[in-house]
Amino acid sequence: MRFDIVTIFTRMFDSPLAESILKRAVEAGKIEVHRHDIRDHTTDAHRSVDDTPYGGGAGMVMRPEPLVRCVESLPEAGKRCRILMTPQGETLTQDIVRELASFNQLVLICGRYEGIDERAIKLVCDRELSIGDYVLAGGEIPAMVVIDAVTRLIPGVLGNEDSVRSESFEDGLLEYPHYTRPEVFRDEKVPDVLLSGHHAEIAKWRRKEAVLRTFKRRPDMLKAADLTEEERRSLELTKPMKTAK
Ligand code: 9D3
Repeated sequence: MRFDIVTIFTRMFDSPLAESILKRAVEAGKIEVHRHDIRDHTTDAHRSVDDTPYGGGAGMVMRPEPLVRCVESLPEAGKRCRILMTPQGETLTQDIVRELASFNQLVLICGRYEGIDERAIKLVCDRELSIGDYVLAGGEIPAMVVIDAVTRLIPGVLGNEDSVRSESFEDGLLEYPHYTRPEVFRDEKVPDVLLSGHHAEIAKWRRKEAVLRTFKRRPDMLKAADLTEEERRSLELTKPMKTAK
């Protein structure tokens, strides 16, 4: 996978790419990350990338020329998707991440300021993505989120392909609780079943905990989750009773 990041803050990506999984993915040649400074594509003495909004109002708008020149200067490396990171975009989900992982090249355009000239978006963006309903300072951290989420789906990046398949969101459930040594920590003991060595019992317990935890914390996820009839019935009993009016 080739990532091209289009931004005015290229250095924001230094440390995320220099640690852990992303660093190893770069070293192993699983991903290439190229950063492009929009300011390098300005033609005026002040290297300005923003201007005041037509129609008035607060804040500044990203000018179309440098951005479009920057994106159009990029080489095409196979099946490509050019994505604008913006609060106006569709909210990123694991389904979208899987879809993005099927491209050869992702161009991640990081917005700044109040917004970007609409004509530039129309010319050089295939898709607009947000990472959720909260306000950030710009699209750089969202672009890192996309790189992180997509990279770990690339075969050979995690080393253990099972962990990609069995994890949260893939089967529509949150994960069961995890424990490691010591057996007793601040008076709290590890659940006995996990020390029992009975693998079938352990799997049953983990499944029950995952279902219950999803029910309590993320009831919205249950509609799509892979639950047995028996599991659905047992949750029915956990719900508060309906009372007559
Ligand atoms: C007052 C209107 N604001 C829109 C909600 C203006 C505005 C705020 C923050 C415009 C841009 C930004 C910077 N954020 C992003 O560029 C961004 C973002 C985000 O703030 N939250 C979640 N996902 C994303 S992707 C890009």
